[in-house]
Amino acid sequence: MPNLKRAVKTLRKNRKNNILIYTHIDTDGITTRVILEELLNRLNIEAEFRFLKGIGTNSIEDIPFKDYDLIIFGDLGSGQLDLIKGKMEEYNLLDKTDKNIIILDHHIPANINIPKNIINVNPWNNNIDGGKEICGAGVSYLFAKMCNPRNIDLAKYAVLGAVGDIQNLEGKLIGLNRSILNDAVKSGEVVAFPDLQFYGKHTKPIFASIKYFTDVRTDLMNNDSRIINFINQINKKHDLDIIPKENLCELSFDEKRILGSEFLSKCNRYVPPNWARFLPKVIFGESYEFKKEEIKTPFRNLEEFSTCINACSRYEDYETPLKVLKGDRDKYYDKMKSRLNAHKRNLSKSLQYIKDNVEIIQRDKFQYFEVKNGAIEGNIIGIVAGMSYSIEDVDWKKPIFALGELDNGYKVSARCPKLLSFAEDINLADAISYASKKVGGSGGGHKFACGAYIPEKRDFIKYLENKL
Ligand SMILES: [Mn+2]
Repeated sequence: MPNLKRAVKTLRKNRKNNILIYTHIDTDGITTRVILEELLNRLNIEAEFRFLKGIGTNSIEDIPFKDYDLIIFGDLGSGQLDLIKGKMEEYNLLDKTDKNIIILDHHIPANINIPKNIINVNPWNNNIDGGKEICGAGVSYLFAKMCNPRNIDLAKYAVLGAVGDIQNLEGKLIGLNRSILNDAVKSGEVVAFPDLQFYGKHTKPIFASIKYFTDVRTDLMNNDSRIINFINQINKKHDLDIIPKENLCELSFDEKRILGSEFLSKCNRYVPPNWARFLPKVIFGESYEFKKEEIKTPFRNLEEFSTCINACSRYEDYETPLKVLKGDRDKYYDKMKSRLNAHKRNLSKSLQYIKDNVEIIQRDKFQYFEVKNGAIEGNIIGIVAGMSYSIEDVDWKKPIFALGELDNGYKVSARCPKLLSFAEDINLADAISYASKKVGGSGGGHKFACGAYIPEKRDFIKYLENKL
């Protein structure tokens, strides 16, 4: 990315000046923050750091453009280049060479002419898919590596950021993420290996991991005894000794391979014929682990680590994951564990609420449900929508929309099983951003997971119907 060099030069030029750094608040944003904090530390450059939920017409008012010589945005900013430029213009800062902005982001940039003192480092500038091939922490990592090639020990955070943004959607990391992963492996921080794509490899018994696999609905769903029977049959047939209560991480490569192919042939009987060729992509993939974390803890596997971060950041605690990532193994480690448990309890309570109190409304191309104001916290409603595929009444072959009632409208979260998104090439982000705009709201996100705020629902549903 050619802008990287310019960005590094600008940082060096400002090394004695007032620097402010904003980063986003999800896993990718927090890992971005760790990379930049560590980088500036190593360069002996002082800066002030802040977290930012997003840049909008309101929040941009609080950004002190006039008071700093250099402002860096990490994992956000590109999509709001128009707003940023507008503010710079208003303050008469456009093309002032002593007032600089660096954006290290992977979201699709707003389509504007960029003034000289804003440097937008973004993969989309080079036709690299920022949705799949590199995340905000990845861009920040390349920035750190450009400053000093010895910074490859920071690559591990970029890999975690990519996993947090689900850039390994198709089973493994690709493109620039792949070379960042290689750095992380080379530096001895991360291990990568072929694995099955069940969740909870270090923290759940195998039968539970299979139970919560919602990409394909088989007769194993929500049925412990059938799963245990399924595993015992495999043991008999292949002369193995897989213990259903063990964790997936305890199986040998061969045991995983056989379990995976048996599971695949079972799934084959449940999917429409034209979906079958996408099955391997949702069953087989790669695992990424922090080599220095203990096995069978929630901190070893990067997907599970990302859940730990969510368990804090979704409840506005950014300090705990930040400290843990930076190596605090005492107080904050315990705090993260207890937050994880609270998060899990909250999720299962919310899922139970959906089962007991909510009607799933079926439409031709999608389904939706409504949640009364305050019944489920808005910060987890998307996660709960994804988990709802373990409910009988939810059609696993259609996307789902959760409408959380607010005082002045709805927060909408949409989810779609991976297999469905591959097989039918569904783009929920397009649909939700179209339908929400039509009713005077706003939204966006990923193809398979996104959200919106809308003032009313009736027309929104109608527009969704048209677009899907
Ligand atoms: Mn991101």
